[in-house]
Amino acid sequence: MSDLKSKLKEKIEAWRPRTVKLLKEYGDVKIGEVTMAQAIGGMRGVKCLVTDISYLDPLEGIRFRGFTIPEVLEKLPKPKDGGEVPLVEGFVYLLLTGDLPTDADVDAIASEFNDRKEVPKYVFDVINAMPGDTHPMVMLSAAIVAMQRESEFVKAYNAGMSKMDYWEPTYEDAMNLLARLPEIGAYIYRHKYKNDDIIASNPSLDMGANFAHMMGIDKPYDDMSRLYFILHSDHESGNVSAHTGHLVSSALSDPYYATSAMVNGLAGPLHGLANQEVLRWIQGVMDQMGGKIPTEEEMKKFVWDTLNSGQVIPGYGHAVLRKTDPRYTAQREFCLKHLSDDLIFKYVDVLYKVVPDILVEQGKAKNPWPNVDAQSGVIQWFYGLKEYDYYTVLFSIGRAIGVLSNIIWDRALGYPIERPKSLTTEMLEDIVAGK
Ligand code: HAX
Repeated sequence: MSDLKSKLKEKIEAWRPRTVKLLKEYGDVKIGEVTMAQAIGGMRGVKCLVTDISYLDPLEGIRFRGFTIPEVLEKLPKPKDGGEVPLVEGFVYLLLTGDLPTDADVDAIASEFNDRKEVPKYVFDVINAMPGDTHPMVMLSAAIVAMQRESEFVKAYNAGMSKMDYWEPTYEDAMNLLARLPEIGAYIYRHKYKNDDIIASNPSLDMGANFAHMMGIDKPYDDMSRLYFILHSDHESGNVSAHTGHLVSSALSDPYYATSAMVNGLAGPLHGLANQEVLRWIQGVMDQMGGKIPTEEEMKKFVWDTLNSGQVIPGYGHAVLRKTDPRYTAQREFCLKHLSDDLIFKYVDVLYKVVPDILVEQGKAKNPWPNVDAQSGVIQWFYGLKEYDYYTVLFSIGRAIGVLSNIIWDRALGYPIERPKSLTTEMLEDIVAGK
């Protein structure tokens, strides 16, 4: 170990108990508006973000523009070919305006996306230039930031636009990105996993159906794609991806920079990458069980082994929610309808029966219930998308809808650059000592 690194190690080891003590013994002490525990503990529950796009109630789950997930799935216009899940285009309209769209509104957005969806060739060149083992999230993030030279916001800003007009070129960038992300996402998949056998976009299809077509996956994957993009779109503003998008954009970095940054946040295993972790973990159980469906007792042992080895149970727990995530429930209903006999789904089912009680018994997780990631990968696997490194790309395409809707509104309402205040550990200790 280098001198610098060993010095640092020494410092860190000496420092850690101070932070732990402040958190454990003085967590409730107020520093300004918040408690010690909130300042050290990832700003849990601090009410300092504003959004009208979605609201997350800890017990009820997410509402998009005031509508619960079942309401969104029931009220929004559906495809005319018998598809059961609403059109993503209509959902974009709802998030942006707060109003339920008519069929004509949906058609207008679909045609706008069609006009905007051509991805510049150099973006594909960037993806092609990366080593084959590059993670697909890196490809996505790099492709998005490479497109930054297209930004209408930057052009208008450099031309001296008024602050009141910021939202307009932001809208242009956001709509261009939303139209192109499914094209880029499908390209990454076919390039990385299908020997570059790219399937051309079909302008007569809606976003979900066209994505399924470009991925090369048959019905009902079009419905699955629509469901996936809608469910993953937004979860109010404090989660890492949404907050990152908002934060980066608050510096007036354009939507390309902000969206690439939010994708990087989503790539963490405690956030969007959890969906690939869930599947990896379940397949570990399957290997141990030799493929047979475990009894609840056998599954309990595997869950405890995971916890005792210091790992989290992926797909369970949440920073805000305190009940089963309605996004999990919506996917479960899809599974019960389309893949109830699937072996991996049966594992998910047994997990749902045993994990919450175990997490309660362990006594650490504040929410023992499953979150959105607990079975999303299982559905993808069922439809032949077995490359689980790719799953968070799907999440990103959906999440971009919420993040970009927020960014348009942030610029419209003139939210300023973010700048919370920090204190030193010594200052916290002084507060505790009453100095
Ligand atoms: N398994 C085991 N332990 C868990 C746990 C789980 N699923 N969930 C929380 N805990 C532990 C935490 O690690 C923490 O332990 P320490 O005190 O030792 O640090 C303790 O319980 C308290 O945590 P918490 O307050 O309940 O939860 P946080 O707000 O700190 O974290 C997480 C929320 C989602 C990150 C957490 O529940 C977790 O790690 N879950 C597993 C990973 C996962 O499924 N992530 C996806 C979440 C949904 C999402 O954002 N998708 O993008």
